[in-house]
Amino acid sequence: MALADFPRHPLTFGPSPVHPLERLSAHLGGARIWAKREDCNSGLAFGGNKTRKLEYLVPDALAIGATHLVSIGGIQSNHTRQVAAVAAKVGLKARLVQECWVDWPDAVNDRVGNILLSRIMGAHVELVDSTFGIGFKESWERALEGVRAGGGVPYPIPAGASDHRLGGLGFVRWADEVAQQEAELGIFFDTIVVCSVTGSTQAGMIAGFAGQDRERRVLGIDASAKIDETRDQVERIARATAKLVDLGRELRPDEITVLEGWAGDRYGIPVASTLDAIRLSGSLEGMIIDPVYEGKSMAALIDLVRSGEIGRDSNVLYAHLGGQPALNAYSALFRA
Ligand code: 5PA
Repeated sequence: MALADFPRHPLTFGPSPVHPLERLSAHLGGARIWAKREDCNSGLAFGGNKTRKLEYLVPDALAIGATHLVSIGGIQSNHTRQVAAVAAKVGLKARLVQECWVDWPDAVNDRVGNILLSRIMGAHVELVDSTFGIGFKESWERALEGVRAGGGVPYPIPAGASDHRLGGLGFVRWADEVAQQEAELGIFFDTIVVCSVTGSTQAGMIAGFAGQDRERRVLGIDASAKIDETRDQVERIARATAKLVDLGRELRPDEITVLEGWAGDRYGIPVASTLDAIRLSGSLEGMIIDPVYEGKSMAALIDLVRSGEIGRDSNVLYAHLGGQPALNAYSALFRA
């Protein structure tokens, strides 16, 4: 099936904005850097990359007569917040398992930002004491059982909507959208920089770009500090998604690149380069990025441009995937 044959429930405003980061480019003295803004792609609770993915899961949920979207993430998960918003918008209930993925001492971590927004939107939010891991869990089984026990029909959405047959489609579409915007702008982005954790964002991009005429690099930046797992996820989902949309060939190993070096030691804990990247984007561009994901991929972009790994003549597209609400749980880092 071609991408266009999969049902899609529109949740975004339309193509997400693409714009140059002129002052950041001048500051780094290298490549021409642009951003594509998934953080303002939708009117649903600040949007983000999951909102795009969910456009392809919602028709499936409605088709099976689901009453609840059930999903899982850390306490400050952006993904679960977007599931809550989408459930509200399409008239379903959301049941969210929020695990302690990050040992972060902020006193209001479980009260502000994403989790606050999910509560406002009427989601059933359950805090669970278990550590970082993107696999399947007992707490998850219990949540699904809980919905069934109440006479409901759960629609299970795994962490980041990634380990799901349809999870890569949203970013296959993103790749098509980039090509269209390039034609309108008269530009070609030879390098894409994208943050990877559960993997279907980058995987979808890879599968999408693989079907286009011109080659480009999609540089995934690991933010989970578990590089082997991230690579496995991205590769597996990219290959499955490529099959799903009838790419007609296997992906080559050189099409699947996930780089490590900017995640620090632990998922969810920013390091010096993350904070520098957040301050630089904010002070030069008024562009806000978060300490868990985008701050880490921006730190990578900055280093790769400075080192010449991304060349001076390159047009590089930074995929801004959202995530700013979590900043509220990290205020202590910015007091000075
Ligand atoms: C997330 C993920 P993938 O999980 O698709 O690789 O995307 C990584 C990513 N940027 C990048 C932002 C702002 C993200 O929120 N977030 C998860 C969440 O629970 O919020 C799935 C981990």
